[in-house]
Amino acid sequence: MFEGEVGRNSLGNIAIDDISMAPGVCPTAPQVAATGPGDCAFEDDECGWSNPERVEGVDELNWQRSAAQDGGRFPLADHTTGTDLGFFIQLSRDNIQKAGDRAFFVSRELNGTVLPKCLSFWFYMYEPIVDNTGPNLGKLAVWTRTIDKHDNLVMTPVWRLHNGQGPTWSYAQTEITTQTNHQVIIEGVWGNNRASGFISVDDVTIYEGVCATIPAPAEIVTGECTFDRDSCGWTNSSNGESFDWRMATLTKRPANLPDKTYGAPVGYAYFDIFNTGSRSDQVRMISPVIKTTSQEDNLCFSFSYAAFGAGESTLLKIFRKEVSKGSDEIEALGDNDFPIWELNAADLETARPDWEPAQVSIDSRKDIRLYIVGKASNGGFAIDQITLSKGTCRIRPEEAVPKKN
Ligand SMILES: [Ca+2]
Ligand SMILES: [Ca+2]
Ligand SMILES: [Ca+2]
Repeated sequence: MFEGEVGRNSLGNIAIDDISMAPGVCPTAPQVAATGPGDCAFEDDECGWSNPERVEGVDELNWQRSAAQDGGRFPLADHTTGTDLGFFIQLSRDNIQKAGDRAFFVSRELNGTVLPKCLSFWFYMYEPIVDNTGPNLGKLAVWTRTIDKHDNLVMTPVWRLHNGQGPTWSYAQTEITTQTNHQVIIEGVWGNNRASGFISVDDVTIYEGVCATIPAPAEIVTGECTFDRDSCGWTNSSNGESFDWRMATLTKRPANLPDKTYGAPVGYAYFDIFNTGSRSDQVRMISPVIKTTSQEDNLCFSFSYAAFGAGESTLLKIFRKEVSKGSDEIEALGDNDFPIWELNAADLETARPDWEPAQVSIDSRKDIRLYIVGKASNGGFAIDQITLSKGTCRIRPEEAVPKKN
């Protein structure tokens, strides 16, 4: 139903024409007609979405509202209008400092609701040049940001996609239901191919309704982690007071090892234990609860590792432990827990550490946690790129098959 109302002076005219309905969602247009915050076609402005500035300390770059005709080579047209005159936002290519630099784009505060909400948008992730080290455009991700009852900011990932997806606008959606007031954050991260790549977003829409994640690879998988700035729910739980798993920093990282994900200076977890003499200290990193799914009996747990230091007595082990129903407690490993994967750095080249692939099948018929346990007296291991995919896989490297006791 359209409703027209005559104003105080009756000299104007109101007319409508060309009504059409098409499947799918679209942001309210023109922007001034929108009734709720969040929707944006970027044709007039950013609709209240904003860039944190560098001094706020959360990001290094900005999202820029641009038109295809502004000079960037791609995309050739904006999504809303299909012309080079329309506007979208793109991950800044100015002042690029290093791989792993990111930009947040933050919505106005949105009201919490018990009704499910769906966020949809169109994205353009194009990586024209891929060299023999493989795709490395970067990442596009969506987070919700809330404040918990202790006044802490809580960031929850809801959607993420890595690397080039072809020179076209693609459709994305994800559920963003939170019962408290929240902001939505669109995050762009440049990878190593930042100089030649393009990451853009257009036609953001938020509406009531249930929706599955599109495209499917953008779904968040509990336990997966690229260790960009946080450890994705993996927690350090080392007994030793002096040693633990930590995130690499510019001033403290092993052997100047770059990150596996983007070739960035930081962005992985590691432990190092040096000069403890004959004492061999242990560190543990424990996953969030990985819930069983009815469809799959097994998951393939894969990651990258790098070993460094003097190899003797430097060990990395993976344990799988079932979680008691309804318990949030992290249980300690006992004498009856045996590793499903173990590697001794004595067998590896550790003088010049480099990333190596690793994987192992995991029985996922119960809710479980994974424990990554390190041990060393004069060395350590770094970890990055944890993924969990459906099905079984052969153990890698072959030397990691646990020795039977
Ligand atoms: Ca920024
Ligand atoms: Ca647009
Ligand atoms: Ca990483």
